[in-house]
Amino acid sequence: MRVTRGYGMVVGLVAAGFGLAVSELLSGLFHHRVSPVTAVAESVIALAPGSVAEWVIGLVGQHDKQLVIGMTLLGLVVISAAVGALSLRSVWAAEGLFVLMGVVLVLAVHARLSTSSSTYIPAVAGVLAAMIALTVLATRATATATRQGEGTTPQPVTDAEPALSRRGFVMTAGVFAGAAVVAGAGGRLLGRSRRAVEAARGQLTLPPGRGLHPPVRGVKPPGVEVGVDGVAPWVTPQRTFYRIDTALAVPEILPGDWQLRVHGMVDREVTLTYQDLLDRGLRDAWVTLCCVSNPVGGGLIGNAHWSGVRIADILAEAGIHPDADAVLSTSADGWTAATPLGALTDGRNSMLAVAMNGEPLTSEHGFPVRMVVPGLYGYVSATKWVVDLEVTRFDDVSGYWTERGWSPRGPVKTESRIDVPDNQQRLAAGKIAIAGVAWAQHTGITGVEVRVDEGQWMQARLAADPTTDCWRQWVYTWDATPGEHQLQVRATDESGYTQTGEVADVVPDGATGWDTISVDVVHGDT
Ligand SMILES: Nc1nc2c(c(=O)[nH]1)N[C@H]1C(S)=C(S)[C@@H](COP(=O)(O)O)O[C@H]1N2
Ligand SMILES: [Mo]
Repeated sequence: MRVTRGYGMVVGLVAAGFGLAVSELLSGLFHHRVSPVTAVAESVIALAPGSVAEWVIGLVGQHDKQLVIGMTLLGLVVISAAVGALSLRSVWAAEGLFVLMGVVLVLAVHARLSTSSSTYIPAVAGVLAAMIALTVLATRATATATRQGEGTTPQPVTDAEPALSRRGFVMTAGVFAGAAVVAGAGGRLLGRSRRAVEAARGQLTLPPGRGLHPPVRGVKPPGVEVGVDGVAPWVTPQRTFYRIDTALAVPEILPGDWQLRVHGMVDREVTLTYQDLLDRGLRDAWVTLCCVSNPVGGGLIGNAHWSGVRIADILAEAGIHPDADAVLSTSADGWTAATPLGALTDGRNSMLAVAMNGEPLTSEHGFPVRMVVPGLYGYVSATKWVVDLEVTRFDDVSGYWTERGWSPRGPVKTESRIDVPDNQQRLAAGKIAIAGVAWAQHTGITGVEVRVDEGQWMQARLAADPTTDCWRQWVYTWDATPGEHQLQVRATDESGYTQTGEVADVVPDGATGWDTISVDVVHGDT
């Protein structure tokens, strides 16, 4: 029995190590901020009670993160050795435990990484790799142990076979272990530029802002929320802020290496460093950013507190030629947007932003510097990892998405969304809050109306609106009667325009139509 358990532990350790290495490789390849195992460690730290965390930091100082990562790995070793031992009795049970570990990894990644198309790939692929390795190795080990007469159904033993199959097992395990070392090392190598950027980001201290609104950076103004559970929070945290870009791996730029070149139809070229931006003093603004690809009722919208330098000031230093009407911005990875010059110079808070919600931008949202322009969709204005501004004419240039059929100028359309109740929700008859958000950036929302079953439009109550550049929460209290009901919303903006009910697709310049849901109201409790 001892030999069997020994084999089993090797099976578990090699399989887990192989899976771990595959996940590290993919995290490195996608330039993720952390790998799944590190995400687990970070989750442990985040979930640990403050007193425990303080005690640990008291013991090991600033090495607390390394300590927790070490403990996580140790836990992984112990668990996978046990899973391996189990695999020789029941591969299915062992695989089941690996799946469970995979669930933990995915949850940790979900909690710690911002979502993109590749967020879960390292965790999922790592677990699949570990499961495949486990099956292959467990089969070999069982065969070996069986031939040695230790299995449940002993086979006739010949002299040659045990040594042969043992060698086969050792070689297979060796191949997986070797692949793990190569993949793991590769992952660390690929991830090193991201680690350097994260370290640099962690060391930045931003100067205090001017014209803060409200005075404390990142603290939301009073009265902006209607206080209904389920409505998108007025301030969108970085991690859950939607992300749209063409970058498979986020560009990694150290602040010290960043430069912005301003050229084209200007009197004099200007080149700025990151420090030049900070030295100018940062201006702060709340701006709601949204994507032209957001369908009616969709989530490709978020509101944040941005700190940066006004683009108008930089352009004024360069001196704009009077016949220019566009600025072509280019990112470090070659993506471009052509922005109407007017939106950058008409006094609105169009910025080269260095911070989001009071912290240096995350790499996913454009570190070290991105553009933010209130009132325009992201594809014509919100260039992340921006490194070049060319003052030019719409006649001469077009941006990445405009070349692909989207409209050149991209002003945001006035829209509204129902956040609660959920579509198809079952509700108890009586008073029910219908609530959500509405936006008309840089114009401002003046009214939101709700109607039930295509009846009269009824005015919703609006939350406070510290600036026209942000979305605005609304709530309508409905006295729900039993039955199936259809709920719709429409917004009116400061220009007097009321959102059209005509349905249009997102291409080429943004969706239109009223967000519409249906609910099932029943007597008594749901
Ligand atoms: N470099 C770069 N910047 C970009 C994009 C991109 O693909 N590459 N996408 C744009 C689009 S379409 C949108 S909607 C916003 C989204 O910004 P976010 O990912 O920070 O939410 O970024 C804009 N900036
Ligand atoms: Mo977008």
